[in-house]
Amino acid sequence: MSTYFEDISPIQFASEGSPDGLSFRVYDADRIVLGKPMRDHLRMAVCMWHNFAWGGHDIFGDPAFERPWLTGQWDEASNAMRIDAAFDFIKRLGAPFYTFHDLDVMETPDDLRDHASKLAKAEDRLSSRMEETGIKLLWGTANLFGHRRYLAGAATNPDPEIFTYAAAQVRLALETTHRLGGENYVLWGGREGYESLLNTDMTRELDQLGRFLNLVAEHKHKIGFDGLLLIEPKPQEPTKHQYDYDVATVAGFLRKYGLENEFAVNIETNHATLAGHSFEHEIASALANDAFGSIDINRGDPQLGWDTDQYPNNALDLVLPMVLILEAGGFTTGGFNFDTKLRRQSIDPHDMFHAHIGGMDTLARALLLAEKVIEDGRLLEARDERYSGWQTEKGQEIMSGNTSLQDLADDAMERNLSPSPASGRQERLENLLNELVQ
Ligand code: XUL
Ligand code: CO
Repeated sequence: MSTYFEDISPIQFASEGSPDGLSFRVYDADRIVLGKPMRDHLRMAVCMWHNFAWGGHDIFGDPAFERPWLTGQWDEASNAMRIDAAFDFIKRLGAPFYTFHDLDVMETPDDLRDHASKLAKAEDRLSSRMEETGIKLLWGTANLFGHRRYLAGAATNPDPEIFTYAAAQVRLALETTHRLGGENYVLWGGREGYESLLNTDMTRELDQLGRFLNLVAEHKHKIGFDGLLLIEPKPQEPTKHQYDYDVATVAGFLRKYGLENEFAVNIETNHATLAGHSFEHEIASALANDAFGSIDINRGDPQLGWDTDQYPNNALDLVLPMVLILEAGGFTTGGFNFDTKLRRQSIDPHDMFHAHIGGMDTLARALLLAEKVIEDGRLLEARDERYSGWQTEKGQEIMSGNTSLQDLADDAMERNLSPSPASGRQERLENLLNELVQ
């Protein structure tokens, strides 16, 4: 096992806190909230890429973090060190899950066959560490955006050979995820989009993406993977126009290609806001399309127009999202994945703990506030009350599909209908929410 984090004791719950800040003040894994432990509501995961495979470089600067497993080649020794350090970290933190891309956990491959054998070696190590620590896999994915072969996309590439290479990579990553007991498999269309219509045939590219995802779904059934396949929407970055813009766009795309029963979505807070939506809008949109799957809980920065991947630190922003998730019955195979990265100056091993402790406490606080909102009931009753007309016989008849436009028009004429509008009472409800989250 790794010694990198050895001066950090396992993080405990201590409501009064601890002088070094290395304890949870709110997240108490076994505490029962609305009938089940916090751990099972939140299903939190640590990601391998930002924490263990990213050295803290940005477009202007070199790696900043000096992790021993990142200083040289990505060879057998450094890869083993990376995996061991990650499991040591997650175990000390006390998160139940992790997530990875194939290339986060393996040595740099020379070619496709080498990719297969190095991934298999990585799988053995992941599997042993999972068994020793009890940490489970929330989801796996393939990195189809980093290598220069994917400059013009993977499934949407103009070259079918690159499509084929991507198919091989996804097959390997999906089967690895399956063997490791992963609960979901994610496809984020990193470079499935375009820069200019001068060189892009959008209709063809969307057909290619539809075909690719059908192949993935077929293979999922063939190997008996019973987790969810998840698409992660994002509006732009790295490409100017990403095809999986937001949840509604993905839902329409899935229907066009007959995939609406095969895929759900992995919603990322930061991607929602980049698309000009609130986070809760994207959750509501997924629920409305029967496509809610999992969440990447990293936030953006309102002053910066890109994906800053910050740890959540404001529970109030997360109360309404949490209420929507709880009302819908909570996660099934999904969870809250910290697809989050440290700020570049946070170079101490402790910083990664502080970051996750803050994020986990923020989610726990949001969960407790959502419990209050649900138990109080007034907010949800007020919302339902707005629609009470639809519970009447007349309302139900309209929705049953047994009335025509003419029936409705005749009825309206006969009664010379003159309905009055009702107040939406938004400010009253905002005050009520504020009162509840005091
Ligand atoms: C990129 C992003 C990815 C996906 C997995 O913005 O969110 O890390 O979550 O490929
Ligand atoms: Co993400």
